[in-house]
Amino acid sequence: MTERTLILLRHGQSEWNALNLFTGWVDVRLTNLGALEAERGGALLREKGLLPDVLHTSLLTRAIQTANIALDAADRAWIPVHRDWRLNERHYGDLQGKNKAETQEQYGEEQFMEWRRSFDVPPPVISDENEYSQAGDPRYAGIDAEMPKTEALKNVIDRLMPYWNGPIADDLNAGKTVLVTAHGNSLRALVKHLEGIGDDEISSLNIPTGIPLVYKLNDQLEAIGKGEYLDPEAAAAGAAAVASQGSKEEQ
Ligand code: DG2
Repeated sequence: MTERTLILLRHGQSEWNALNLFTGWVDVRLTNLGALEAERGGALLREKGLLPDVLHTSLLTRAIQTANIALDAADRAWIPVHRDWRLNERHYGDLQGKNKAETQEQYGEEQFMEWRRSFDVPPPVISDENEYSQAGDPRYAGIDAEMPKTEALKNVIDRLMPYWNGPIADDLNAGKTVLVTAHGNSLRALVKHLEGIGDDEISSLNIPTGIPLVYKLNDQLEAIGKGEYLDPEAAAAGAAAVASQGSKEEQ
């Protein structure tokens, strides 16, 4: 068996993570803290000798910035890059631009959690006229019928798996160490697949910003054990902070 290495990295803190706003496909940048997180993520890769041969990112600036900063810190800024909308964050529909704590207060915890963490119930659809809609954004020209206006985690899995089974699998099968920089929910979708997590259990899984999560895979690209965060303590604290983003005290 040839062991393959996959590294997952959620972008560092974004401007809208800092403001506690539902972001989805809205293209916001990293904060200074987010850039520092990305740099630390890259330094961890270098320290552990986990050097990516190829990068796959979403089309969103916060993931692209994170990859650039992390790879620079790991002395791997030169590796080939593939960017694809299938790695984008879950489209948060009409919730995009809304404050998470205010949304929980307005609609109640049950509805808030259903929209945020249920497996297959998407938030309300965003209209093309909404200021946070991506309709007409040139980076999505050509997606047409597949362009989402809202998504649940299930929809993210459906649109992400062809990319996992295609370009990412090709690089892994070629023996390359693959870095994927993406988002809280697109990475939850990948972790669900890799660790065989059930539709109900996945609701309690949260991905922290900026900490590399490493998988060893077998020839069938199945995970050998669970993924390991390179800084487990910081990862646990970061995941807990993500989990509590609906409560006012966390802001
Ligand atoms: C966050 C995830 O996405 O939010 O869209 O608000 O990873 O791009 O910052 P990211 C968003 P939650 O699902 O954790 O609320």
